[in-house]
Amino acid sequence: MKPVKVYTLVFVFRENQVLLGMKQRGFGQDHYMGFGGKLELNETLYQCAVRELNEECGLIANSLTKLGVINFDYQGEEHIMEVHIYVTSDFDGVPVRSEEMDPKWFSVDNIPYDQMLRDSPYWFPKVLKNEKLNGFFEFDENKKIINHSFNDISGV
Ligand code: 6U4
Ligand code: NA
Ligand code: NA
Repeated sequence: MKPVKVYTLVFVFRENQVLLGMKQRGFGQDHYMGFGGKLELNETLYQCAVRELNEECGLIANSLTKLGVINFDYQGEEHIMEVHIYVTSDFDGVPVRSEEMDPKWFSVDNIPYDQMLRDSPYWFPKVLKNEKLNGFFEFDENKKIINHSFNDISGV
């Protein structure tokens, strides 16, 4: 088994909209994604989620709700990405562009799946429905999905 690297991923909601960011660099560049990044030493997952949201779009989360975890295993990468997913509609500030993200509000009825990572259509609808999730995706060397699964954690 590959070692795991831990990440957070935050989705911000207001009315019937969700905030996504066009990634400017690194993993996921040129795709719309949630806000997040690598867990640092001496911080909790929750602190990481708050920090990354603030660094990447300027918003201050007053509270976050955890929806679950997805593991992403990309062929050729030395780590499995363990991504902890949070949502919030309790925040201060207005989204601003950063070096890493260009934020934009989307109607929940008009999600730009064609500009998101390929796994998004499988799990982001669950986030939009505020459903708990616990999933796994495996990708080939061309970043095509070759396996995916969700654990049934309803009632947990
Ligand atoms: P730097 O550039 O070092 O500041 P950092 O912000 O720490 O980076 P980054 O942006 O590389 O980390 O983290 C990757 C982000 O992508 C995390 O928020 C998790 C998220 N992510 C990882 N795999 C994903 C996938 N398959 N689909 C998806 N988001 C994914 O939608
Ligand atoms: Na990031
Ligand atoms: Na970051």
